[in-house]
Amino acid sequence: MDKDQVAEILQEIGVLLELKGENPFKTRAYVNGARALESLSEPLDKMVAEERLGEIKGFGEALQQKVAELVTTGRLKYYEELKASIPAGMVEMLDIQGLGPKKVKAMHDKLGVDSIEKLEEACKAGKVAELDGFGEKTQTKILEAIDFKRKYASRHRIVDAIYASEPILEALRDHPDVIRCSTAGSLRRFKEVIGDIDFLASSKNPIEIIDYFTKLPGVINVLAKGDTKSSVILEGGIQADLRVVTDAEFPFALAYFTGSKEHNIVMRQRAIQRGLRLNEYGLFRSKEETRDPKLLVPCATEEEIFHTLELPYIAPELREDHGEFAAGEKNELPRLIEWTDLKGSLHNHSNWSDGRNTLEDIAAHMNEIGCEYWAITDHSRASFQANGLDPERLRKQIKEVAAINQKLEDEGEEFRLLTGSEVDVLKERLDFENDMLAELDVVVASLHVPGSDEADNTKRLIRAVENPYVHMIGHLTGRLLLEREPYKLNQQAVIDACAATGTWIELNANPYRFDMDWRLWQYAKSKGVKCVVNCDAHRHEHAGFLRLGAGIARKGWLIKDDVINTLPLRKLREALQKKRSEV
Ligand code: DGT
Ligand code: CA
Ligand code: CA
Ligand code: ZN
Repeated sequence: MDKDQVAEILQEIGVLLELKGENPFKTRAYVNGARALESLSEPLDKMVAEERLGEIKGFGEALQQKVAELVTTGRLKYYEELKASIPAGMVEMLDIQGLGPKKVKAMHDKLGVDSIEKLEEACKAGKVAELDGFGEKTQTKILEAIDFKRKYASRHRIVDAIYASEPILEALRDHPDVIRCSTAGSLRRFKEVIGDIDFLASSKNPIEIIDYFTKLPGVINVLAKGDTKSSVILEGGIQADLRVVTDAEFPFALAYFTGSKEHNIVMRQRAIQRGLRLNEYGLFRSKEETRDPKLLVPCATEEEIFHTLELPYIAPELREDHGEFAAGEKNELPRLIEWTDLKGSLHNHSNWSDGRNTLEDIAAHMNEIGCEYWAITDHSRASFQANGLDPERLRKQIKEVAAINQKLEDEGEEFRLLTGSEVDVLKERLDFENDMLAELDVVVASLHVPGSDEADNTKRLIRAVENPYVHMIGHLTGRLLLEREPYKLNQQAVIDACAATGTWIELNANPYRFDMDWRLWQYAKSKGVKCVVNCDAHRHEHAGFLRLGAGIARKGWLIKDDVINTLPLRKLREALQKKRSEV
């Protein structure tokens, strides 16, 4: 542990002691100790080894012993015990603007507040204003600060980050002094949830670009502004970083800031094995850390960096150290699916259940935007809150779809609606009998009311998988990103059952779901299980989810052939017949 890390821990100990109400002399000893370390000119580990910590101003026995323990073992028992003795919520409260240890302690002692949630309650009940030294104004400020923290410090679904980033990226592209620019980080890697947005630009005029960036319309707050980098808050509360580099550095910086960290570590290792050094500034002929331009191995693009390290280009979505290096060495990286490969969606709703649009409007719209087909899979009767269909209404809908398709045919259109159902997986059975399911083009089986028992949920889904009329399982775990945890399920067991029965698994492209998770598709694929990228559309605009779903499919290493709804209509119809023809 280096001196900055040690100083940080001493500082934190001081704060924790203050939260506990320890005597101020003890508290101050740690804070002063941290400061003394920061201005130390000698290497700390050398001083520890020579037992000379006592020479540092204000370092008594206790402090010397603790610093020595930290430097030599990287841990400190006293610190860990102290931390464990204080409610985590109290420490978290310190993050709220305007709250120091004294105020947090006072509210804890007098109001029993030990978390941000309780603090909010107490403020709303007007109890904080009544405390000595607080008052109405402070109380209001605390509430505002809580809102701020929630809004700004949280994580974001990728769709929100994409929307926030696009106008900024366009504005950067438009600037005459920007040579190249890109997003980087988790957004470029297409993670389902991201922390902050990273932008990268190359220019000869970084100060000007930074200034321009901080004044763009989507920017609501500037957190930091330097000569070559800046952090801001965008509308919607998402933090965004911009770094500006020279154009020669651009590909290296792009690779570095795209990450992931895990991927970068392996890349750096590969460089070292070849007598090179890779960092955010370049790839250098050197055995030590450097950024000396004379040693640079010039690379005009990321692709050239990969080639120099004897790898084919690795798509950003695959840069998670999830096998991309082994596959790359064997030249077996997948040729990833493109969203334009998708010909339609096989799980969607209409105004017959909880969707917005009529069958006719859906057909017209999806035809218009270039789909070849669109399945209507409204809810089944058990989903009564979603106005699920009973067999009688479903049979009526089948007739209406047939009429719409007839009309399309008469007009010489190739687009078709497909009939279907998102049939509920109930406790002992499916919501429809097989004779009903047999009348449908597409059957999606979904578990909407799971139990709390993993084995039971798994059994229910496997029973659905084993039904010869079920084509695919919808939104496998029921998760809603940043809102609802997945229900308990042995996903691997369900995947195995799908493999054994020729059942497909949906990749639900709704950005709250992206379910099944991208991390499991490599396994599913290895078992021969096919994917269906579905919009689960409830209105026209949701057709746009296809693009997002394709991004997650890419992240799951999927190629066109792995995804059923890349098939043209005739081939799709054959595929839909396959499982039921084997009964
Ligand atoms: P996020 O923002 O939490 O969703 O995830 P990222 O991956 O965008 O992470 P971020 O914004 O902290 O940093 C962007 C990239 O910069 C990251 O993917 C890899 C690179 N990077 C940042 N810090 C380090 C580091 O300490 N070591 C290495 N090797 N790479 C780093
Ligand atoms: Ca980031
Ligand atoms: Ca960042
Ligand atoms: Zn559903």
